[in-house]
Amino acid sequence: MKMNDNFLWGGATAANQIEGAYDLHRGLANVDLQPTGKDRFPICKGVLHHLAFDDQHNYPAKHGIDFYHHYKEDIKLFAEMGFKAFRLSIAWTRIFPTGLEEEPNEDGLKFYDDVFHELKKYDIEPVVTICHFDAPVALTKAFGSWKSRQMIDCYLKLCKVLFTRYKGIVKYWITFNEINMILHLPFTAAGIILEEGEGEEVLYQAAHHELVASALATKMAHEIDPENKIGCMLAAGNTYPYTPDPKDVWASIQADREGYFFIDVQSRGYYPSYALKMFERKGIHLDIHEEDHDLLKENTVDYISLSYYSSRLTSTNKTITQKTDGNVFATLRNPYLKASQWGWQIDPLGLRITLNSLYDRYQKPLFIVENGLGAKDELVNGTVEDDYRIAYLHEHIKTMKEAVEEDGVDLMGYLAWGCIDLISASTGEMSKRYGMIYVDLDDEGHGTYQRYKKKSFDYYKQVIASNGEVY
Ligand code: BGP
Repeated sequence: MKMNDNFLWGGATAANQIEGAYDLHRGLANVDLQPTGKDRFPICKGVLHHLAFDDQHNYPAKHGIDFYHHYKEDIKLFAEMGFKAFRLSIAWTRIFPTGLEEEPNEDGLKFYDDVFHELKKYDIEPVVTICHFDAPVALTKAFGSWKSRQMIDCYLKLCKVLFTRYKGIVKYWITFNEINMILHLPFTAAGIILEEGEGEEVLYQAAHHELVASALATKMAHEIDPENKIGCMLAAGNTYPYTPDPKDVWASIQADREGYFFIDVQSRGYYPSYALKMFERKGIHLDIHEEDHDLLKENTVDYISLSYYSSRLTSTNKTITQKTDGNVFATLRNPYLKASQWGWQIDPLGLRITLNSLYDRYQKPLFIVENGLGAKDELVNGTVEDDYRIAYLHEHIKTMKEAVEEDGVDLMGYLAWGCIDLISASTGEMSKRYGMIYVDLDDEGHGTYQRYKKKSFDYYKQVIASNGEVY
């Protein structure tokens, strides 16, 4: 068995990590306000309140990699690599600068018209994330962003504009990037500021609003164009038990349910019993409207997309404490795995395991919309000899193919994260590079923004040209 001829090979990005031009026809978003340095994590967690720029911080989203002005050149390079698909996200604040306007901002829409036009020129299918972590700051100020049910209408207003304007142009949509991230980095993922005493209840309530919004967006997308395919998106990676001790196995199941919870609702259409029991145990009371149940049930997603960077590891033995560094999902160090320069453990077989788990559970098409290695690169004589990245891609493409060819997982495509170097979501650094295309820019925002092909550019080109036969 070979990879399907329609397999969507390509790359993935997000608006706030590439576009820049933050002040051109655009309002302020949560994701603009995440500086580099020590305040970043407290801000991302919604604990340090930071709703305006100041002079003490450096805000990398202001410039991104200036895709706003380089998109033609970048898309040309993607086409040269043979991309079948390119994932990008819409900056909400380009379309509705405060989120409260009645009419969309024509200048913002025009930018995406141009980008889609450019992609079509090369037969590259756009895969559009409606919300990749961003939310207008004005909505955080007005009613606390996703804490409030009012956010659903603001989001649907955006969806209606997008589904109508891009009917027949965009077919693949993702409602929320890594929806489970709301529990870990609420300001980053949902513009949420936590007040004293606020915790899980507020976060699950906000998650409920996103889940309802996602179901309503799915309904709307199907009504506007039955050709539309709507996906949910999980920051995936199975959790392993540290030992065969059943207590560890049970802990690993519970850890995975934290993420599955979201996809269970979006794909099966109802709150799973383990979550209802957990809410009961913890005294979490959610405001769920009567009609929400039917909405969730009747509007499940068409496919399940995922990011995969690593597996996770858990133990109930308190003496095992060695954790990985630099990871949003801090996890125990797995002695069988190597790690990247940022401490993210590298587990290619974990991708096959994760794909199989998700497919067994949901029996819907899967779509890998993020995978890749963040590493330091050195530009020498106009290129980067990134054999380490090629090795990472090779290993992961291998296990992905095994999941498809040997296990029969229904997989729509593979999009390499940060196919062009971009700003890191977790650290804000530029030096954490994922791309097959190098961008001359450093962590302080200095550089020419010039693009260079790395060695992995030609590698990935041959993978795509052979539809995954040569990898
Ligand atoms: C995911 C996000 C991306 C991306 C990626 C890599 O969580 O959806 O936006 O950035 O992780 O993470 P990082 O940039 O922190 O290396």
